[in-house]
Amino acid sequence: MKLLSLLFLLAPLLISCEAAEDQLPRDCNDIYNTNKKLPSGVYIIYPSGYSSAVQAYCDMDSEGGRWTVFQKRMDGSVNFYRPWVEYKRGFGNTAGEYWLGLDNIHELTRFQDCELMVDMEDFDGNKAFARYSSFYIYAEFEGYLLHVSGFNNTGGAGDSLSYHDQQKFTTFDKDQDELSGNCAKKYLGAFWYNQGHNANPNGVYRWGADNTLHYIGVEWSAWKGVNYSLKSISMKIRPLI
Ligand SMILES: [Ca+2]
Repeated sequence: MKLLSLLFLLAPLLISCEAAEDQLPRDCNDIYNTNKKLPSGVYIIYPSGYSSAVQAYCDMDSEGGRWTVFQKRMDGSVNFYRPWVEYKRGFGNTAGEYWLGLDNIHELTRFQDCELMVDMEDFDGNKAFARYSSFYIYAEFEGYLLHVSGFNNTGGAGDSLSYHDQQKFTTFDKDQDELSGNCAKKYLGAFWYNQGHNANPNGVYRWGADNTLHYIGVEWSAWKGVNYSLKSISMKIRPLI
């Protein structure tokens, strides 16, 4: 009886916590829906409830906004050659270069259908983007396997990601790629490598074209080839509506 009484007393509290948790913004789309005039910038999101608070950059401008940015390079200030645990949890500076974390990306894409946009810019001021109508990744025990499909070339960047569809994530200390060696070590990044790559957004920031060493820069081959390291690139997701 005592236990029942206690539960009875706690019930309103438990219910109100549940209701409040429903109101926490899961992603930048939720933040946008609280106020459609909010600017692009850093916000706190909750990919999986109360204890999951994390900073993310919200792009409220590109192609209708609502985007949660999970990867961003822009000035070479952050080292992206990092081990598994860092890619799992996330790293960097949310206002600048950062990686949101594979667990967070999985949480953001597991319960809702998301699209992906990849924005990029070269050192001559040219811009392009690629869009995909379907993007999600599996959990860690499934290697964070990538699903990406539905390429749309209105942004002119070309398709450098379909080659990476159905690949697991590889870092220099965890090899899950299709090559006999380790692609993260070979291309100095971390990605859903296949037998190689068409895109290496987490590669070495190299300030433009450089043919001295191959395939290691911040690259999107369909736009600028495999030896042009981009000035900026960002990968962002939003739920389909
Ligand atoms: Ca391998």
